Amino acid sequence: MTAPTYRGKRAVVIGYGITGRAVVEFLEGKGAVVSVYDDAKRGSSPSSLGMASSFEAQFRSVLESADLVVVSPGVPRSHPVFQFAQSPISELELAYRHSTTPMVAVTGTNGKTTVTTLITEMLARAGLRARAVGNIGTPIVSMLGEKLDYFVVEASSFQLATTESFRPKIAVWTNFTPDHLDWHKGIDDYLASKAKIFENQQEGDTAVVNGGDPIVSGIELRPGVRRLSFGLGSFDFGLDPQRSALTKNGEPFLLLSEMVRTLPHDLENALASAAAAYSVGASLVDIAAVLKEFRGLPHRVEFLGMLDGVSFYNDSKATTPASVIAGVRGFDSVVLIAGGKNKGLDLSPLVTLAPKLKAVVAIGQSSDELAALFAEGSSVPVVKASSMSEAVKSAIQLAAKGDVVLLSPGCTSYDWYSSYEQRGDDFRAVLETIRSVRGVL
Ligand code: UMA
Ligand code: ADP
Repeated sequence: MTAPTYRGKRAVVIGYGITGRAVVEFLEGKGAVVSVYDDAKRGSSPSSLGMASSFEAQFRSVLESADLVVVSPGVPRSHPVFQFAQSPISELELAYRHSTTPMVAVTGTNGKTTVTTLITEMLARAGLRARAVGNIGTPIVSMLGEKLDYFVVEASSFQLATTESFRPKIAVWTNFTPDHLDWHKGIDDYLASKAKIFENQQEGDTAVVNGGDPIVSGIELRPGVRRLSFGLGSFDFGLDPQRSALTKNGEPFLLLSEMVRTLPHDLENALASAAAAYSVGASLVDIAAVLKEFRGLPHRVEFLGMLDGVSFYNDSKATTPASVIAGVRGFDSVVLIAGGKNKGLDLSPLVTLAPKLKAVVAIGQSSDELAALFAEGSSVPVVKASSMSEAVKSAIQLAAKGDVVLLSPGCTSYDWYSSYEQRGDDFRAVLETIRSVRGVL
């Protein structure tokens, strides 16, 4: 594909955050004349009903006459840009059009960052120059000048939604459950955006699919695309019947007893990553070496320590019911700290966790919703807390030796915090304070 040229062309960038800044720099470097629109910087949002009509007319005319419109991922489908611009594209599409480096792309409702990280480490172990980019935090356009063998791209549905030609050499789809319904037009729009990861693949490309996920495994691939399945059973990359080893085509290549992270979703992530890295050329020895050492990422079912025989885990990154379920299902008796700002999701699937839950400590904006759900659908006691400190203290009172206290909110952090990291850090800090007062090292 010949990369497009932009000298003297008019480009509009919507959103001036991490993505917008990188896109502006990239396009200006290519000689484009770039205008930027950011709702927060205007004072009044063009998406608000009260938008001045003169501004709307101007905004519309700029978009209609632009040669290129790039939308930041956070700009939702309901934004007027999607009404006025011909074919707005994401930074992912822009980067793809200009990249000469092959891409391994990872999408899915949960596990993207973990799988992206693991694949990157596996490729590095195999001696390949690989760089993790995309939703993980680094815009791809800012890395196009690097000499690399592979980009490992974490691709969110927001970024995939506005791709056109994006065609990853290897595409991984970890799983699919409802998410981001405050951004997408509905669940079908969310699914269609995710499915774009496979849409342009052709003969010679590989699709890595979760064989145990009915939606992902049901997606039809283009003729000639190689399909590799992964999952907790007899898949291309799976488990032996005793569930004691990771397998490739039924042959064990790593014992679970040699791994640090072995919760069910950890194994799924390990197998998805192994399938992708293997299809790029990493050996099973390199793959196994990375999996033996991998201790997991912060805020993702991260072990924080013990107090009075109770184990504490921080899963602040779990912002959907499905990710909470994945976290809890690896434990037997859990005091769950959950809640926050609901992003338009049905939280009722959390009630299915009742047999594993000793109690729920409900926090944040959704605490009433959670309390009502558990009161209606289970006999699990729910205690509400109005701060993280109160939540941790209640959880300690409710837990007994052998139990797990798990912060796994199933909601975003934006009611009390500015990020999931801040929420997880606060949980850790409260626990540390209590442990130090008690003299626990
Ligand atoms: N903005 C508008 N109008 C809108 C929405 C946003 O003008 O309607 C403006 C904001 O005022 C702000 C800017 O856009 O100035 C922010 O842009 P953004 O929300 O697209 O965020 P970026 O800073 O560009 O970061 C984005 C991703 N953010 C989102 O998808 C919301 C980052 O993922 C990503 O790491 C980064 O690009 C680099 O690729 C974050 C995320 O939460 C971590 N992702 C979601 C997730 O993982 O669940 C998908
Ligand atoms: P993402 O980047 O898709 O948000 P992460 O790797 O950051 O995924 O993990 C986020 C949360 O999702 C974790 O804290 C955990 O609760 C849950 N999770 C991780 N991997 C999986 C998986 N394979 N299936 C279900 N839930 C998962």
